[in-house]
Amino acid sequence: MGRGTAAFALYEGLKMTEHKHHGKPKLTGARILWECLEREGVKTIFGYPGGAILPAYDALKHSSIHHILVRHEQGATHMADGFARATGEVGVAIATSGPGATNMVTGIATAMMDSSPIVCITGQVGSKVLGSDAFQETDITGVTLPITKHNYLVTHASEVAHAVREAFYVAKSGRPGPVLIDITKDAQQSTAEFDWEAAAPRLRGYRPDLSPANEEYERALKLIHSAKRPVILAGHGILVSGAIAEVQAFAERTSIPVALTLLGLGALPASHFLNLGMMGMHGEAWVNTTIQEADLLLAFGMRFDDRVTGSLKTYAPNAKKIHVDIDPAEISKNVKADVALVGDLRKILQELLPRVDLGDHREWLQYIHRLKGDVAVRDIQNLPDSGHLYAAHVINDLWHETRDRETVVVTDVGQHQMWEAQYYKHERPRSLITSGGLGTMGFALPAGIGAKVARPEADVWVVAGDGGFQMTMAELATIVQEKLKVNIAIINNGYLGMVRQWQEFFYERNYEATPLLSPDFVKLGEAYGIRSVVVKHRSEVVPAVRAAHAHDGPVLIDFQVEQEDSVYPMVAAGAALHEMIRRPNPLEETAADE
Ligand SMILES: Cc1cc2nc3c(=O)[nH]c(=O)nc-3n(C[C@H](O)[C@H](O)[C@H](O)COP(=O)(O)OP(=O)(O)OC[C@H]3O[C@@H](n4cnc5c(N)ncnc54)[C@H](O)[C@@H]3O)c2cc1C
Ligand SMILES: Cc1ncc(C[n+]2csc(CCOP(=O)(O)OP(=O)(O)O)c2C)c(N)n1
Ligand SMILES: [Mg+2]
Repeated sequence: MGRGTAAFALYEGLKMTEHKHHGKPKLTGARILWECLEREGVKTIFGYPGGAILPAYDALKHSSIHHILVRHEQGATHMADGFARATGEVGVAIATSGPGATNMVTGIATAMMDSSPIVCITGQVGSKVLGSDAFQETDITGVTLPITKHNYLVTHASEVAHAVREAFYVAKSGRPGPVLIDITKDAQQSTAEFDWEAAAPRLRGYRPDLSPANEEYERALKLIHSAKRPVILAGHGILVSGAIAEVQAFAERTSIPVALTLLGLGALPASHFLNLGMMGMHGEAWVNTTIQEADLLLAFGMRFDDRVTGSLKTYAPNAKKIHVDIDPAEISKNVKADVALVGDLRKILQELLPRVDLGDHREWLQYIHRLKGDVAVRDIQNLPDSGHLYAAHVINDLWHETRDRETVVVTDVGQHQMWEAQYYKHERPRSLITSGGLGTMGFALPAGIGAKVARPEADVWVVAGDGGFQMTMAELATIVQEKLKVNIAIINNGYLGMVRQWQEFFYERNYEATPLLSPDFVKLGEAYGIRSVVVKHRSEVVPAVRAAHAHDGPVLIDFQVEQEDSVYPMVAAGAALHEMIRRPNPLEETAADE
């Protein structure tokens, strides 16, 4: 029933007058759940049913919310996560108790590490048998305590509305994150008065709205105005707070170059003259050198992950650090801050901007430009077409073919993820979705589904390795059942490539457990009714991508790339940020398989 129809209005009226009691309607906990989700603006939910959540599923018939049946509950959580990252809105997943709930754990941990706002709803055994090892009982609030921002065990229908309202508020406010609501079966089945207003969030001690004192601004301005070699470290918090315009204005006004974290890519257009590119383990060498030689780091919504800093002992030794972050727990956690501005980045930059002087760092920018000189050394894409297909070619061509369209690239975890970060030039915010902090293989396909549901007008390209794809490929069926136009590029190198690379560099090429057998991906895709092709040569990449765009259904492309290529440059674990392993020079092709 469409929300705007007369029938819907009539039904809404009926629904609200049903079981009226003291002026407020009485509804089952299950109906209150859907009613609240609707009021929170939820249109789509990703889930998988089972006994303990069945009352909620039964009540779905009264709701306008669209339920997408997944093939594994991990998929539901990544879909909710992809949905959230594509828009900034809360994504919602639902599952039954026990195995349904525990299957969500990886997705919840993934969302937690990357500050992604999702709400997970699980059914629980009846409140009378809690703690008795009842059928499919797992203490999921206990299990998820350290990987949720907050969680709830709801044992009465009267608590459902409050839990849902608070869960959405907590998931989205401050530093976003996952919230789980575990609802016992009897709480779903019994009735209670439904009072939306009375269920408003009440959280004493939760302060998502901190803002810095004026002295802190003064101290930050002093450092900014006296710095000769400053660098902005642009992180995921920029996208979360929506400070895109503010960051660009700040960088331009102060003339400070910007290095980005993996999760910050897209926060400043790649083509912007102050954009240096990605920092860290697989960042550009000159970016890391710039950071190491800086005298001031301005960390904007980034948390100095170890993939970003390399050895902390030698990290940016001569730089003062200004850390802007909404989470006070991040300040001086890994890197000591000289000035901390705790609060929402966008609001802080709006305060800072009119107070900051025009900057001129010509010498510093020219110096950095000279550092870039060796770019070609790393650039395998500059190799003439020798018949061998490299992942860099695929990503570079994919970027060329998709750059003028509204495209969201959703990557999995491994070498292909790093090549995407290096060779796909992200111009727009929320155009890259990837699991950074947890590095969850299997993320891309379901997260891509969530992104497509959230932004149906955008082209979604899932870029996955042959290993990670096989972890969640069951969700191909979800794509087909939901008639979603999702494009899938498998970067098929026959290995758990990133692990093989570590074995090559640090374990004397002992390729234990990394050669990987895969099914015939074309036949697999076709078994689901998905148009599927294989690409083995560079000349076939562009036509395959164009054909995918021209086809109005989902497409799978099996890019069979060079098997033993490695991601360069690289900071070895524990090494200093500027001590990078560089691509062998002159460029070597390693292909021996054709
Ligand atoms: C194989 C692999 C290799 C990797 N290599 C690299 C690499 O080379 N380089 C790299 O950069 N990363 C790399 N990563 C990713 C890395 O592990 C981290 O996930 C990433 O660096 C984190 O980026 P971030 O700090 O910007 O984002 P997050 O971890 O999401 O942190 C965001 C920060 O912003 C804050 N924040 C949120 N909202 C706001 C707001 N409104 N206002 C202010 N602050 C806010 C949060 O509190 C948090 O501190 C790699 C990952 C994998 C899996
Ligand atoms: C769930 C999970 N298990 C294990 C790992 C460790 N790991 C990181 S990268 C990687 C290899 C990924 O292989 P593939 O998906 O083929 O991508 P490639 O590196 O070859 O591009 C592994 C096993 C992980 N990140 N996630
Ligand atoms: Mg692989």
